[in-house]
Formats: sequence, C-alpha cells, structure tokens
Amino acid sequence: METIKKLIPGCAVLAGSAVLAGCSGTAEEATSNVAQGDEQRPNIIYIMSDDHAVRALSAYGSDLAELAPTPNIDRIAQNGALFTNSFVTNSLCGPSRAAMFTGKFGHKNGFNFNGQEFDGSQDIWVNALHDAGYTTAAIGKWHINLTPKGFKLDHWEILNDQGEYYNPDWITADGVHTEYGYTTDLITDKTLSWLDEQRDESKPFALIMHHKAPHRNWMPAPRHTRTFENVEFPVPQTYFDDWEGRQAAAEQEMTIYLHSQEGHDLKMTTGVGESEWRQDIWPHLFARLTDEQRKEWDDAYQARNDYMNANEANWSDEEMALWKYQRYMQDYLATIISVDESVGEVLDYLDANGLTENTIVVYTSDQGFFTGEHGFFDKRFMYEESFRTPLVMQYPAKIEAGTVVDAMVQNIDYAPTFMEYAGVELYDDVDGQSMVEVLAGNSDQARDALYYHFYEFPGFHMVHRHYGVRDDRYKLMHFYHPGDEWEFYDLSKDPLEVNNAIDNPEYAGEIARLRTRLQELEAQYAVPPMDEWRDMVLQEYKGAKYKLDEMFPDSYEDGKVIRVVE
Ligand code: SGN
Ligand code: CA
Repeated sequence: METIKKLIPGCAVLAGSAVLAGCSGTAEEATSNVAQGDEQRPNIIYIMSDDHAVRALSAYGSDLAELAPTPNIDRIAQNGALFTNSFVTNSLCGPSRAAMFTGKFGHKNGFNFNGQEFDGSQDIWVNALHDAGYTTAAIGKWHINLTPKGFKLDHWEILNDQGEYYNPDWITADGVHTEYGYTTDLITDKTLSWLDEQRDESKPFALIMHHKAPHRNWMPAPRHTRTFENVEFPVPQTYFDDWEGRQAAAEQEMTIYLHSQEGHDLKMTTGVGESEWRQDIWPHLFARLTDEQRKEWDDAYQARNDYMNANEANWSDEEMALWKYQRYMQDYLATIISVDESVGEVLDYLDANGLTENTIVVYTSDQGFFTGEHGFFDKRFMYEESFRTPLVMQYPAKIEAGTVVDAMVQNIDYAPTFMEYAGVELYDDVDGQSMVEVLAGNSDQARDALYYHFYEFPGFHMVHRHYGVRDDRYKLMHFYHPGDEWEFYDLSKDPLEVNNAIDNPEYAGEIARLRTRLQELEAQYAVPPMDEWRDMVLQEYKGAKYKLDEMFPDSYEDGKVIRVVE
C-alpha cells in the first residue's frame, strides 16, 4: 500500500522515496513547527476497533500472543500504558460508542441498544474540545447514526452502518460513494491523508479512527487470507461448556458450532470443487467483491474447503465443531493483522513528523469478544471475555513508558480523561472518572466496583437482558428478561465463570455485600427502576429512521450508489 508521509512540514514525499527537491530539514525542526502556537495541549488519536478480544492482543500475553502477535498495538503499551482491567458499560457497539463519546451510561445518554439514534445535541467530549480550539475529524465506523449529526467535526468520512470489509460505501458531507479496496487499509489511508494534508496544523487535533475489523463476518485482506491456514490455535477449556446452572448462557444463540453461518461466517462451500457458500443470509457482502477479488478468495480457501468437504462425512460432531473453531479463529485473527498494521502506520507517521511526544494515542475496542470461551462468538454477556476490552495508551510527554494500570477503568472514563489532559472544563453529570491519576501511578481514587447493564433482548444472539456489579474479586449478575436468574462468581477461584455460586452458603456474606454495592451504584448513577426496563419493548430494528438515499438523493440512481472510486 502506498502511503503519503511527510518528513518535514510542507514536504510531502512517498514513503521510502527521496525527499522532494527544495525540501530539507529534520524531524526535530518539524516538532517545533507543529507545536507552534499550542505548546501544551496534546493531540489525541482515538483508535477503536470493533470486537477485538483481550485474548487477541499480544501485549496481554495470552495463549495466542506468539501465534498471532500484534506488535504495533503492543508498541503503544511499551511507549505508554497497558490497562489490565479495562471494561465497558454495555457490551455492544452502539451503546459503547455512545458511552465513550459522552462519558455517561446508556440510561443517561439515551443509547442502550443498536439501531437507536444517538442524540448529538448532548454534551460530547469531541465537541467540547472543538469549542476549545481543537480541530476534529472522524474516519471509519460510526454506527450510532447514519451521519455524525450534532458532532463538531471539521472532517468526517464514515462507513455505512456496520460497514463492509471490501469496497465499502463511504458517507461524507457530500453524499455517498463506493470505494474499491480493503476497508481497514482505506481507513488507514484516509487517516494519514487527513493528518498529512487536510488538518489545520495551527491547532491541536482530536482524531477519531474507528475500524470495522475484526467484526463479523471476519473477512481478511487478500494478503492475509492464508496467513493462518496451517496454524492450529489452542481451544479454550470451556469450548464444550454445558452451561449448567446458567440459564441465559444455555439459551443464547452465539455458539460457534451451533449458530455461526457456515457460508457467511465460516466460508464453508457446498462440496469439493465448489465455490458456492453453504449458508449466507446476508449475500450482499460477498456480492460486493469484484470477480477478481472473488477469484482470489476462492483460490485462498479452495484446498482447505475441499479437504473439509471430502472428509466431513467421517467426522464426529465434535471434530466438526473443532474444525469450525479453527476456521473462525484463522479468519478473525487474520483481520486483526491489518488493524495492527494500520496502527503501525499511524505510529510511524507520528514518529516521522515529530508528533509522538505530544500526542495521546489510544487503542481500544468497542467491547471484548468471545473467542470460543463457553463455545461462543460475539459479546453482550457480562462474562469477562466480553465485559473486558483491550486498552493501551501512550502520551510520552505525560505517561511513563511501560506503565501498567491495574485499576478498573470503564469506557465512560475517556471523556473526563481527554478533557483533563486538554485542559477543558468537564461538563455536568458525567458518570466516568478521569484516568489521569491512575496513569500517574496513583490509584487512591480508583473505583472499587463497576456497574454494567445489557438491554438488547430480543435481538441478535438472544442474550437475556442483565445487569450486575463486579469488584476486584467477585461478580454478581441479574438476568431479568426473560426470566429472573442471579449468578455469582468468585473470579479468583473460578476465572472461567463456570460455577454459578449464587446458592453456595459459603458466599452468602459476599453476595449480600455485592447486592448492597449494586444498589449503591444504581443510586450513584441514577439508574431508573428495574420495572421500567423490564417493560421496555425494543423497537423492532428496521434500519435507521431516515434513509441515506433520501438524505443524499444525488448519490443514488435506482437504489445504487452512483459514484465509484476505483
Ligand atoms: C451484526 C452481527 C451480529 C452482531 C451485531 C452487533 N451480524 O448484526 O453478530 O452481534 O452486528 O455487533 S452480521 O453477520 O451481520 O455482522 S456490533 O458490534 O455492531 O454491536
Ligand atoms: Ca462491536
């Protein structure tokens, strides 16, 4: 991929090629130039991917770290801080983004399940920074509205709804267009070109860079479709969980070997020599591929699929379930390689332009993800794999390299953190708390317990509505719709969360304590009474209330996007 880099202000050169005639200077000179007029206030690059499991980020040292490393994301941890206890408020895309932008729980920012429309007239940290003189941009997945209505963005290019892995549609102030290429790479290119050519260099900047990957249906870049084809990934101990004592876990629809779509998700074909997918209820995604891209795909998967098709009849259910696990992991982790490369390019750009020292770079995900634990893919549950989310942050001017933050932080903490670092006064009623103190090594004020609430039922994957509390050792959850079930875990003794100890008399004291703590958190965060949630009927999601083709009539003809960028 060809990337424009600028080694010194005003001198654009192609990466790896000679500096253009007439341009001379060093990165040090560039530093002083960039900092001009705004010596103190940091730039912010908030990179968020979609559905990146903590297990799949090598800085956390999991059993995947050596098989599928993420060296560039790890660089951020080495340059700055690794958060070992980073959590979300509601493990779902839209609600996480709304919490991140506002610093408030969904019951306050009004966004509790996907398909709702974010109210952009409320307080948002990006807008507060813009008001304070920052230049702002958003590039990539958005998913809380069709356009960033209400956001003060000097520049925005966003994907349509969930976004597509290949040849995606882009929404901009000028309308909608389709662009050829692999979405993760396109997001990188757009980011670098904004940093390099479009931003107002006289101001500090806040840049939102949101990847679609590694979200379902896990389509790697052409250069990575075969990277893991011969790699066998470790199978989680709980892959064949029987979900005993956990009714909601037993009733979900997100088990890899039961609910993933054999074509759409696992790219399984109908027979030896065939290239037709088995089951794909969303064929529009593969339909976007050009003939050439599709051929490359088919070639990449053919041998493996032929092997599976030829042998399947002799396999037990368990063998097939394990084959599916490997295919799922191979593709999921391959999409992460591109995200990691993307982060590397952004860090290289900052280094080459003397911007590293005074720029906060965050890498996180909108939530965690299951990589086969309990048999699951997807997220939603308050179990550790989806409740936790990766978080690394560098800011060399203020955060010491190699910092490890064990304090519990949550995605509502970004707004107060960025505002404090930027020297902007925090707006009212924020639920989150600034991470600046814990980043400086002082955890006196760190929270002792987290509140969580998942609302999207009925919905994809049918995870029951639940809320709960977690402290540094115990977790209490209440699944209330449908059903009325409590779960309790001692994470120090049962980190895999397979023994629901809610009826274990040994824990009666801890359970009572956590029930009280939960009520206190509900009072602290002004959570509406449970009956209101129980009776809440989810709007049936029929797409956003307003349609892109109605908003941008000039972009469409016969329902098709007119402008295509090769
Ligand atoms: C899509 C996915 C689901 C996923 C939701 C929410 N199906 O509907 O598996 O749970 O998004 O994801 S897909 O095959 O159409 O991708 S979220 O990250 O946007 O909340
Ligand atoms: Ca997500």
